[in-house]
Amino acid sequence: MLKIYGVYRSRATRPLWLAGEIGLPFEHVPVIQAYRLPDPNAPGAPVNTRSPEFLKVNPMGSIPSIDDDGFVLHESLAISLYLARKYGGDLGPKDVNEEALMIQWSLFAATSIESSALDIQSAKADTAEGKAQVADAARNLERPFDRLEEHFAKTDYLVGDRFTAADINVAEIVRYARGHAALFANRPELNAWYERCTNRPAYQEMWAKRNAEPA
Ligand SMILES: N[C@@H](CCC(=O)N[C@@H](CS)C(=O)NCC(=O)O)C(=O)O
Repeated sequence: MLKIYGVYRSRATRPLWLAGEIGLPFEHVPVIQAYRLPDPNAPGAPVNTRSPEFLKVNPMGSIPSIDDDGFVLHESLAISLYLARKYGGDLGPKDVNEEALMIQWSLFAATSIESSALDIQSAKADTAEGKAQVADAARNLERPFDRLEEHFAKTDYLVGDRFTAADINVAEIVRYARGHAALFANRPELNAWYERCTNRPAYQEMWAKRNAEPA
């Protein structure tokens, strides 16, 4: 059976949400980030990204990873695209062009959005330094978010005029910037797309499980 490694409070949300959309059975192995533990090597510490047993699965020591009947894969965005293509029906690509577009949007989000969006999420907004960090990150996001706004003015989803794994990958990266409301207030199409994606029952179910985990 498919195993998904990684707690819900991590980038594992991407394949976990996707598996929920498909109704794909899987075993969840809740590997936690080592940095969230006081002593990841302590006897009795939960399985974490520095545990020898997990390093055998992913020598990089990052989550998520999957093991699909012996096929081991890392990198959340690649995992979502793989699961969608193999098991996801319309969530995956219908042809090679759609596959390329799903990769394009996933890499666009990873390279042009994720780092600045994470800066927004992690900023201590009540400090001058935090405010400067948010302002800088928001400036960097103007261009990629304008690109998305333009796209969603023409079509409801990223690829093939239907909800796909590309929407999951990109929405879960865009989420990190949600704390900066102005970026969305000025971009109604982007905001409406984000809400379309996150109103889906499979997202809500994933999010409830994430909230049920200790912070
Ligand atoms: N590009 C990777 C990033 C994976 C990553 O950095 N994951 C974090 C959790 S969200 C992690 O495993 N950190 C482990 C650690 O710092 O110990 C992906 O998308 O899967």
